[in-house]
This record gives sequence, C-alpha cells and structure tokens, in this order.
Amino acid sequence: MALIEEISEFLQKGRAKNVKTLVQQALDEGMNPKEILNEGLLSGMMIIGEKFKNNEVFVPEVLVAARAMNAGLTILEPKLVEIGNEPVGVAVIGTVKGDLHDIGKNLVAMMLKGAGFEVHDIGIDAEADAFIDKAEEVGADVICMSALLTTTMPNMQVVIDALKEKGLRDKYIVMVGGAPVNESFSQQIGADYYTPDAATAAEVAKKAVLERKA
Ligand code: B1M
Repeated sequence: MALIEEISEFLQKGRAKNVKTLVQQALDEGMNPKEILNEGLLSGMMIIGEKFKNNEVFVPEVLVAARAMNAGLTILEPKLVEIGNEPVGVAVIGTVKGDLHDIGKNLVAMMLKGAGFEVHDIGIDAEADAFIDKAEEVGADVICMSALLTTTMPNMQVVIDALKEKGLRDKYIVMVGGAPVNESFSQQIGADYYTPDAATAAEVAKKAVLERKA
C-alpha cells in the first residue's frame, strides 16, 4: 500500500502514533506537505465523516480518528506554514451561554478542521461577546454555535442580535446546530444554516465560504 494510503487508513483506525510516524516518514521522503494533508489526513477524515453520517461508525471512532488527525497535523503544520498553505476559511465555534455540553461541538470543530478550516474553539458557556470578539480578532468567515438544551437555544438568538446591534451580522456566515435545534428554529432566529450533524456542518461551511469568496 502506498504511504499516503497507509496514513489515511491509520487515521481512520485512530492510530495516532502510526499516523505521526508515517507523516514524518512521508516528509523525510520529500513528499509535498499539501499532498500529505489532502490525500492522507483530510481524505481519511472525510471517509470517517461520511461513515459517521451513515451510522457506520459512532462518536468514539470519530474522536480517535480526530485525535490521530491532530497528531499528524502537529508534524505537518510547521511545513504547511512554511509553504503558505491557505486554509479554506476561518471558523469560530462554541457552545452557547448556560450550556456545558461540548461533545457534539468538539466533533463539529474536528470535522471543520478535517475540511481544511482554521478553527478557533471558544469552549462552552460562551457569552455573545466571546463569539463576536473572537470572530473579529481572527478574521473569521463563519460563526458556529452549538446548544443541547431547550433552555439555552435562545442564546443563539442573543448572539445574532448582538451581531446586528454591532452592524456585523452580514460579515459572518452564522451556523447553528445541536440536538434540540432544527431548521425552523434556525430560520426564526435569523441564522444562515442549520445542519443536523458534524459532517454536514463541515460540508455546508466549506461550500458557503467558497461561494462567498467566489
Ligand atoms: Co445533558 N442533557 N444535561 N449532560 N446530556 C441532554 C442534552 C438531555 C437531552 C438528556 C435528557 O434529558 N434526555 C437533556 C436536555 C433536555 C432538553 O433541554 N431538551 C440534558 C439535561 C437536562 C442536562 C442537565 C440540565 C442535567 C441536570 O443537571 N439536571 C445538565 C445541564 C448542564 C448545562 O449544560 N448547563 C446536563 C449535563 C450533562 C453532562 C455535563 C453530565 C454531560 C455533558 C458532558 C459534555 O458534553 N462534556 C451531559 C450529556 C453527556 C448529555 C447526553 C447524555 C449526551 C449529549 C452528547 O454528548 N451527545 C444528552 C442526551 C442525549 O443526547 N442522548 C444530554 C453526543 C453528541 C455527539 O451529540 O451533542 O447532539 P450532540 O451533537 C451532534 C448534533 O447535535 C450535531 O452534531 C453532533 C453529531 O454529529 N451538532 C451540531 C452539535 N452541535 C452542532 C453545531 C452545528 C451543527 C451540528 O453547527 C454549528
């Protein structure tokens, strides 16, 4: 099996150490870092994302695959910076005020990274200003909000209202998700996109950013 395919395979199995070793080996053999990223790490993560969407793998498998991807990225990132690899876009993600659930949010963050985004995770229980200040600071394209409680869903609206008040609403693509959130709620609060799962969130974010930049 070619080295690049081995990287993808080990990533899908969540074998972080193997991924790290093989990424280093690929670099030592003079392979292009972008090729290692796209054909090895990202392609492996996309396969996992697709399987997750189809209920062929579940949260634990996605988490270990994502950990393996991050392990590979630690080796690759300095090389990518050297050759100036542009991310697809920049995303800020967090769980809204009052909400401590972060497993789904972390999955979305990982899938966004897997789709080539630079991701800034502001964590859980995040105030509206934390989303906005971070988005302004890092020049984000997308603001992603997660909520798992019916009682915290309205705080997504608070972020959107704060964006409007600051005259920043149109500057960002706003995405929402989480178990109690749905399309009609998303429309009601004026978000741009609702997506039901992490893999779809990454796909939609990528498409939306590329359309906006076109
Ligand atoms: Co809590 N909890 N919890 N909980 N918890 C739920 C959500 C609940 C449905 C359980 C139940 O009653 N059946 C219920 C909510 C009821 C409601 O409001 N409708 C509930 C409750 C009530 C509570 C407390 C209030 C309990 C209490 O203290 N009395 C409390 C609240 C704390 C707080 O947040 N302020 C609480 C606490 C906790 C723990 C801390 C113990 C723990 C969280 C640990 C952690 O996250 N680090 C916890 C857990 C684990 C759950 C359940 C069991 C699992 C949630 C989870 O991680 N699912 C949950 C019951 C359940 O869902 N079966 C429950 C797996 C995860 C991958 O799915 O987060 O939905 P999910 O993410 C999905 C999609 O929703 C989507 O992508 C992911 C999959 O691809 N997605 C997005 C998520 N964010 C997205 C953003 C996007 C797009 C897609 O775009 C930006």
